[in-house]
Amino acid sequence: FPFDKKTIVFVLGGPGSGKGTNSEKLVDDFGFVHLSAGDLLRAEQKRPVSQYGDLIAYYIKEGLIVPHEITIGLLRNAMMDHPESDRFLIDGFPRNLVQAKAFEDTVCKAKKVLYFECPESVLLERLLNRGKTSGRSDDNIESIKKRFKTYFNDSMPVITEYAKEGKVITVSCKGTMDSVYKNTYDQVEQFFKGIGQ
Ligand code: UP5
Ligand code: MG
Repeated sequence: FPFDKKTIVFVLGGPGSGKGTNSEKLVDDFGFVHLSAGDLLRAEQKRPVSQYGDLIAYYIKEGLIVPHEITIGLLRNAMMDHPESDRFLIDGFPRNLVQAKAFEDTVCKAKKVLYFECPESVLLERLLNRGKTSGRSDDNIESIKKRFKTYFNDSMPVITEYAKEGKVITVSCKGTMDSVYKNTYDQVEQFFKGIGQ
């Protein structure tokens, strides 16, 4: 399975910045396969036979980053489930520089990073709102504060690093869902035109 022939786009941004919402729409418009690292971890956690269930539950509630061997294993398996696809959105990963290097060394390099830029106040409001119905163990104020801390300390440096490589496409997450997606769509379309696809 030659990963290096694939167009991999990392989708990054703070907790609640709209990574999942916009990725789903990009699937319909550009034929990406959307893999959310968080969704894969939550699914693994629920598998009765998983040896990692308790560990994943703890890390997620505490807003900590699950050891990357686990997450990369899940992502790699999920990618291999779609051998026909040339385009992958890897949502919510990598969350620190070590993960980024490990993925690039063992799977492949990302072509671009789609970054949803969003002030903390907006993130907080959206997450608390979603928490009323999401059932997610980390959509409560204690866990949200921990997720923000991890994001600023560990995940922001990943975006800074890819920006130095000229790979980052920044989209403001302010505005309606439609206007944010329109901006996202236009930038992704530009990218594919630029590489002749
Ligand atoms: N919403 C979206 N866009 C809106 C708009 N324009 N206007 C108004 N509302 C808008 O959106 C969040 C909410 O905002 C939704 O209710 C949406 O309707 C609304 P969503 O698209 O879900 O945002 P997203 O960025 O996907 O938020 P999410 O909570 O999924 O981000 P996180 O990064 O916190 O969560 P993730 O699932 O990626 O990770 C969870 C945990 O898993 C991590 O904290 C960590 O513990 C663990 N993890 C790892 O350890 N390693 C990994 O590699 C990945 C995760
Ligand atoms: Mg998400």
